[in-house]
Amino acid sequence: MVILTGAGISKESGLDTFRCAGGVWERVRLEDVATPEGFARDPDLVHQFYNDRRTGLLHANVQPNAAHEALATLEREWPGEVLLVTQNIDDLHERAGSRNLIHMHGELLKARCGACYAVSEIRRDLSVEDDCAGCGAIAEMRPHVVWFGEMPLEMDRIYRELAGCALFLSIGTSGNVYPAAGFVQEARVNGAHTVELNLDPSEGATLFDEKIYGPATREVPAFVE
Ligand code: BV8
Repeated sequence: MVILTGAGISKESGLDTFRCAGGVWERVRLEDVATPEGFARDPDLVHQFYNDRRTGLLHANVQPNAAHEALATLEREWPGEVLLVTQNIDDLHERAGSRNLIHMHGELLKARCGACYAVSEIRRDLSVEDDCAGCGAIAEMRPHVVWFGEMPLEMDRIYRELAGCALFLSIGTSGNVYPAAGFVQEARVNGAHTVELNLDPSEGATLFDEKIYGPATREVPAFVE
């Protein structure tokens, strides 16, 4: 099984989605805060954007929800059979117990040095004044997050797993962002049964064999059972 998740699975944990009403991209332009050009133009603005989201994620009220927990249960019940690929940069899947997990768009609680590429844990604000604990480079630290125009992480492994999967499950994503939005097509051509679990139909809804609509905390545990 390959399972793809997006911002919708974390919505009921209190984290914003991007394109729903009131979503992130209504408040800031993705060109300004989620592209390398935006970071080069105004690194303070980008650090502020991610520092605010990191502070939000680390808030005591933000906890994994029943959907995250159901996917961790599924992995325990099918050892070695489940790969979870998330577009999300939060750590709610790990905190729910998922282990075989790929963060294809990076992680909010990690930082990367632009000079030596070393990745480190970060649970505080990042700024242009930070220097790399590894190589000492000054003002090279950035969030370890994949911006638009950058290559998502572990794509070879994801395509290999899509080529051999029997079931592809897409949860809480609007199907706007590539290459993630193309995974259902990859799975289909390789003969997988494809299921969409979302609040409402995604851009790629017609490509799924099965569609189940409703909040993730209700529909994901029901599907796993
Ligand atoms: C790449 C990390 C190539 C940052 C993100 C034209 C011009 C320029 C580029 C492009 C172009 N056309 C295509 C592209 C490529 C571009 C792209 O797809 N652009 C889109 C906007 C058209 N993609 C890229 O640039 C990617 N890289 O292509 O590289 C390359 C090749 C060779 C060498 C180098 C490079 C990189 C994309 C990654 C960008 N980073 N995230 C951050 O988080 O700040 S993507 C961003 O959107 C989010 O992070 C999120 O991960 C992603 C997808 O969003 P969703 O998760 O789907 O969230 P959304 O709000 O959209 O939807 C939420 C859904 O949940 C809704 O459907 C809703 O119904 C549902 N929902 C809500 N509540 C609930 C619920 N479901 C269940 N229960 C609920 N309660």
